[in-house]
Parts: sequence; C-alpha cells; structure tokens
Amino acid sequence: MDDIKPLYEAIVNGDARAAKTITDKALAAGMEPMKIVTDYMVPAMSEVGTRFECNEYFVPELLLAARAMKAAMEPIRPLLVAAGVEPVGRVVVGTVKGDLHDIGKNLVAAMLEGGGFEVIDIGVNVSPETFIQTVKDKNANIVAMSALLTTTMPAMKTTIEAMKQAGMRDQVKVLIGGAPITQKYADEIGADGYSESAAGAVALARKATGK
Ligand code: B12
Repeated sequence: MDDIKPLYEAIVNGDARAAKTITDKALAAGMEPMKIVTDYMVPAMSEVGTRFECNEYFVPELLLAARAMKAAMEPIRPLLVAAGVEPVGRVVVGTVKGDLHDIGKNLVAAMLEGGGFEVIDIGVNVSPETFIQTVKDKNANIVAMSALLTTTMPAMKTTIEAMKQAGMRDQVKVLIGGAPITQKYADEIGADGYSESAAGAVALARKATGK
C-alpha cells in the first residue's frame, strides 16, 4: 500500500470513520506511521486551514476535519511513542482560568498535532499553576493559551507572570489567541506570539522552535 490519498480526502471532508479505517488498513499493511502523518495528515490539515482562511470552510467544517484528524491519529500516536519518534516540539494547550470556551482551543490543538507537534491538551479553566506544573512534568517548550472572554484575558498575563516567578519563562515560548486577543495585547503582556487562526498557531509554533 503506497498511496492513501483517500486519507487526505477523508480528513479534508471531515469523515472521521473513513479516516480511521484507512489509517488502520495502512498500518496493517506495514506503512510507516510517520509517513502517514507527514505525507497525508499534515497536508490535509493545512489544506483545511487554507480553506478556512479563504472563507471556503467555516467552523463546522473545521470541527469535522479536526475530529477526523483525531480519529486517524488515535492508532498512530502509541506507535510513534513506542518508536521514540521525536516530535517537532511539545506544546501545552489550554483555555485560561475562568473560561470554558474550547472550540477554538481544540482546533488549535488538532492543527498543532497535524503539524507534527506533541500536544498536551489540559482543557479549559486552567490555572497558572496547572500550566506551569504541566510544562515541568511534560518537559514542554511551548505553551499555547486561549481566551474568549474579555474578563478572562488578564489570566494570560497572570500565567506569564507566574512562569517568570517559577523561573521557566526563558525556556518556554508563549503563544496566545482567541477572539478578543490582539497583537497589541500580546506585546503588552510579553507573549512570544499571537495569531487569529489555528493555522497561524502552527506557523508560530514552528517559528518558536526554529523548525
Ligand atoms: C460557542 C460560544 C459559547 C459556548 C462555548 C462552548 C464551547 N464548548 O466552547 C457556551 C454556550 C458554553 C458559551 C458560554 C459563555 N459565553 Co460564549 N460564545 C460562544 C461563541 C458563540 C462562539 C465561540 C467560538 O467557539 N468560536 C469559534 C472558534 C473557532 O473561534 P475562536 O475560539 O476565536 O478560535 C479561533 C481563533 O481565535 C484562534 N485561536 C483560539 N485560541 C487560540 C490560541 C492560540 C495560541 C492561537 C495562536 C490561536 C487561537 O484559532 C481559532 C480557530 O481559527 C462566541 C461568539 C463569537 N462570535 O465568538 C460567544 C462569546 C465568546 N461568549 C460570550 C459570553 C459572554 C459567554 C458567557 C459569559 C455567557 C453567559 N452569560 O453565561 C459564557 C461564559 C462561560 C465561561 N465561563 O467561559 C461573549 C464574550 C463577550 C466578551 N466580550 O467577553 C461572546 C463573544 C458572545 C457575545 N457576543 O456576547 N459561549
């Protein structure tokens, strides 16, 4: 089995069941897990990101594609871990304290995973302490924070301050995003990067790791 273009199409079309079935068959036929990720899954998610930015795809299509990506990633993840394949980088992803919105955060997580990053998704309503502890536990080099409420945006600043206090700010790049966030705000609070899109998050993370 040396061509699984239908996997690319299944992800772009948001067909989770097909994506998982094709991946299972490809793995059973001996295809390299990393080849499946880099040759099919990453280009598919990048196509989805492009379609979103061109207003050809909207949030529902993004969510379906993200779900298909996750389904295809399921049988691959343990194989990559077992093979010791080094990810491009390790990213802790979460929505800040007080904020329960997770649709954008989930898209960012899926796009980063599609981009070859190991993603540790710590969910919503994440305290600065939990961000810090997870970075330590997982030896992560990037933190990606999401906020959707003007009232929870300051939690990003608090988290960055807490990272400074913990003496880890120099080792970790901080990326921020979410509907109310702007580049100006990112500069104000000393974040390393801001993007208004999930595809942009991947570009920022690549830049942050020098890849
Ligand atoms: C869906 C939704 C909800 C759902 C959330 C469900 C869920 N599982 O997430 C529910 C119903 C639970 C909800 C609750 C509330 N909501 Co609400 N919600 C929304 C809504 C309609 C859509 C948000 C969304 O998912 N957008 C789609 C995603 C894809 O976009 P996104 O999150 O911005 O993410 C994209 C980018 O920003 C970027 N991105 C996101 N994160 C990151 C991170 C990084 C690192 C990077 C680089 C990029 C990045 O990439 C993503 C993909 O392109 C918005 C309205 C709107 N138009 O935004 C209101 C909205 C955000 N909610 C609002 C409010 C007020 C609330 C409530 C307080 C309502 C209430 N009175 O209870 C509660 C708060 C609960 C809480 N504590 O969090 C307000 C916020 C106003 C403000 N100025 O703060 C909004 C703007 C609605 C409004 N116009 O009033 N909400």
